[in-house]
Amino acid sequence: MKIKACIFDMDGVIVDTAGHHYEAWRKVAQDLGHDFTPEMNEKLKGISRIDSLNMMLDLLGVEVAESDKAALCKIKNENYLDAIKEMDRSAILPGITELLDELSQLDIKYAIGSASQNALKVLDLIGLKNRFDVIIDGNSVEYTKPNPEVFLKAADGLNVLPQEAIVIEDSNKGLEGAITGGFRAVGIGHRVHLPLAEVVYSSLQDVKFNDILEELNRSI
Ligand code: B16
Ligand code: MG
Repeated sequence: MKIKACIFDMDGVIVDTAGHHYEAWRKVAQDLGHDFTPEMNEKLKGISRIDSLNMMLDLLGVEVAESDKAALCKIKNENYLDAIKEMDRSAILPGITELLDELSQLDIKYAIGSASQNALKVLDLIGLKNRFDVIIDGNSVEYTKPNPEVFLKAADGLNVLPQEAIVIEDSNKGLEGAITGGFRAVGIGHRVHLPLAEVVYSSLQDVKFNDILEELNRSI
C-alpha cells in the first residue's frame, strides 16, 4: 500500500532527550542506593513514567511501597525538567529538520506519537511544536506503548490507515506497538536493541524519505 504518512516518536528520534531521561532515573536509583546502567535503561525507553519506575525497581531488585511511587515519579520528572530547562533547537537530532522539509515537499503527512507527558513542552523548547498538526502524547492515551493506541490515534488524526504510515521509533516497545497496530516499523539506534524493526538506522542524518521506502520494500 502507498505510504502517505510518517509518525515520529519524539524522545530519541526527534530530540536528544533520551540521555536526560536516563540521568533523571539514575539519580532516583542513586538516592535508593543503587547504580543504574545504560544497558538497564534500554528497557525503559518508550514506556510511561510509572511503567519506567516499576521496570527500574524490578531491574535493581528494589521494593518500595506503592504509596511511595508517585513521589519517586515526581522526583524523576523534576530531575528531567531541570535538565532540559535550557534546551533549544540545538537538541533537534541530526537529519530531522531536513526530513520534515522533504516530507512537506512530497506531501507526506507527519505526526508525533510519544509516550511523554512532557511532549508539548519539549517540542515548544526546540521550536517544532507548530510543525506538527497532530501530536499524540502521554496525556492523550489510555494505554501506553507497547499498546498501539498512540500510533492509531496519530494515524486517525492524519486521516490515514496504519498500513499507509511508517512509525519511526528508538525503542523496541514502541516498535512492538507499531507492528501490533499494523504500521511499517523503522528503528533508530542499534539493531541489537531493536529486534522488531523492519529497518534500522543509527541516525536519520542524511537519510532521505525515499531511501526509507526502498529499504522497507527490500525488507519484505
Ligand atoms: P515523561 P517517547 C518516552 O518518550 C521516553 O522514551 C521514555 O523514556 C519516558 O519514560 C516516557 O516518554 C514518558 O516520559 O516522563 O516525560 O512523561 O520516546 O515515547 O517520545
Ligand atoms: Mg523514544
